[in-house]
Amino acid sequence: MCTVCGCSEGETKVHGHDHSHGHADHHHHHTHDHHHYGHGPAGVEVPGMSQERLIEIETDILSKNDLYARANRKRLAENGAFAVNLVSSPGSGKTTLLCKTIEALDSVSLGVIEGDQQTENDADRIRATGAPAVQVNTGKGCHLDGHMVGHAMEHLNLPENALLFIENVGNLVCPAAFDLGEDCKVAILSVTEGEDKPLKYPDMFTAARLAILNKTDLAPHCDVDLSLYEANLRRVNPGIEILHMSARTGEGMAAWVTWLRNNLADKAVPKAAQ
Ligand SMILES: Nc1nc2c(ncn2[C@@H]2O[C@H](COP(=O)(O)OP(=O)(O)O)[C@@H](O)[C@H]2O)c(=O)[nH]1
Ligand SMILES: [Mg+2]
Repeated sequence: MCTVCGCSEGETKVHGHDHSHGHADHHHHHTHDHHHYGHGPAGVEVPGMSQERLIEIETDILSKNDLYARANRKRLAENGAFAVNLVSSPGSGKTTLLCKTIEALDSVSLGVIEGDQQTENDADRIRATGAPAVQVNTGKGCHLDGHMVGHAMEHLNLPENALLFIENVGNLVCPAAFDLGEDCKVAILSVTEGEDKPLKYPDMFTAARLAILNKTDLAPHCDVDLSLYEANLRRVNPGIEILHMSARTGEGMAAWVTWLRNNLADKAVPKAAQ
């Protein structure tokens, strides 16, 4: 997880494997030249750090994050909000899909928290639809955390019984580990990314309740097997819900909007008396 890239310590490290000779003996070998650094109890290796120390750091970071996430979740429940944490690799279509979703939802109250390392581009794209958006820039950070989202929620000041969309930093790894207080993670996977991505990044697809298979309009132009995408998603998460969508053609939009409306209805609280 994130202790590898040091993102929580204000330092970025490249997860570079040393493929030079001599290391292979220390690591589990499958076939040919395959080095796996994730077999220890911490699930990662960092030069100069013991597995115990790595677990200690991770536990410390995540337990602090969980306090913020818990406070966010409590506040969202009190306000009858349904919060979705959108996670994916960069460019899968999160912002495009969100803009189209906001149009399709018309009268529903909603707000958006946008996470990116730099720029306010995505918040600007959301605001152009008329919806309120708060941009969070993480700098070298590779994920949103509970503290950032709590702070952004204060600025967003959502009305009661609203949808909250949180667009996480484009990254299939670290955002999987961080609870933001959301009701669920929704993973967006576009058909151009390759059918094996759920198997390569299982943590993300295990953490997600729903997977959106986006850009289906491009499927005829790529050598892509949509049923293999689905099979691989279910291999890592047998209970995952799957929606085929195209932000471009509108395929799947009605089903997605129904899914959002039903979830919001389940969380809505009686409107406060005036
Ligand atoms: N063909 C096609 N392109 C899409 C679709 N959704 C998004 N895109 C394009 O994919 C690119 C990245 O989209 P963006 O929303 O910025 O992705 P994000 O990084 O996940 O927020 C843009 O050029 C979009 O126009 C889709 O359903 N079909
Ligand atoms: Mg975006």
